[in-house]
Amino acid sequence: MATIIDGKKISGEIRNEIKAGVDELVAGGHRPPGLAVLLVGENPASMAYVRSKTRACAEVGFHSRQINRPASISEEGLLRLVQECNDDPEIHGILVQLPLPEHIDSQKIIEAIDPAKDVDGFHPVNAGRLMVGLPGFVPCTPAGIIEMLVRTGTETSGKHAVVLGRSNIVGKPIAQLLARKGRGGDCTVTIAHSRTRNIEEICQQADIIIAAIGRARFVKGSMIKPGAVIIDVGINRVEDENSEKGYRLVGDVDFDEAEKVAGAITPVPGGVGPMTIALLLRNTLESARASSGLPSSLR
Ligand code: BQF
Repeated sequence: MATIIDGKKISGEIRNEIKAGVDELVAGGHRPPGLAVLLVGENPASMAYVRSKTRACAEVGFHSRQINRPASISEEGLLRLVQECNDDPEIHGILVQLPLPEHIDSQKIIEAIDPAKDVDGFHPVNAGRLMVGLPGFVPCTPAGIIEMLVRTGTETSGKHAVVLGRSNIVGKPIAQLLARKGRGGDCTVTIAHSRTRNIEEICQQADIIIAAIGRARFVKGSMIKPGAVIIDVGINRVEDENSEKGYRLVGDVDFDEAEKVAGAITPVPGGVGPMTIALLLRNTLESARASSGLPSSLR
């Protein structure tokens, strides 16, 4: 049976480190880290994510500002809000909750964020920095996955990592991080996706699988090499009469099958999700340190 990787516990440790970082910053006479969260419309999942992010900020002593606007806001209106946050010295991180309504060009909004405040790491400047190996903000979910691998002592060097999914938010950046030199990296990386042929066989060759394809229970036990490490990024709603809400959340991995074969596996919920939030806080703390002229506290 696989070891269950407890993302909630690891993220709690990171949050404690962040609290200490805030104390140090404030003791030095600096402003606490400030995060602005922009929410457009009333998508229930987005509302829940935004709530949990602002709550997490309060818990570690950050200043946070939630800016809610109706789905009818214009692109220019949203661009102005982003600009106000860029100009605000109390704000070190700007997060625009995705997805945005159809009539707004998300890429245009992302590119309006000052790259120095882009704590989601979605601005092309930060994506480019990751690509060429320069320091910059790394998207929170991929950064959280690497942190999870490092803190569980999972060897990555020389291992074959198969990334399922090629999004800008998870697939592409996690592939870059796993392939880069150094701790939590040095993997041989395969990116597989909806058009990949023989995806089962490719998964069977993986020492590490990162499942981020957005299909409920896609990764079956038969696709997993015995002892492999399985990181499940999926959050899918499936019907469940036994639950109060009528649904429950499952990952992109068939957990019940996978845990019989894998060496280690992340659960959903309580796996990658909490790590995403912890790394958002860490990116925001790093941004605040940089704006105070302090060096990065990352190894
Ligand atoms: C957990 C997200 C898809 C699309 C947009 C903890 C989160 C999720 C799960 C969370 C996510 C996913 C976020 C758990 C933020 C991660 O206990 O398993 C936290 O809040 N996330 C988001 O902001 O936008 C998304 C997934």
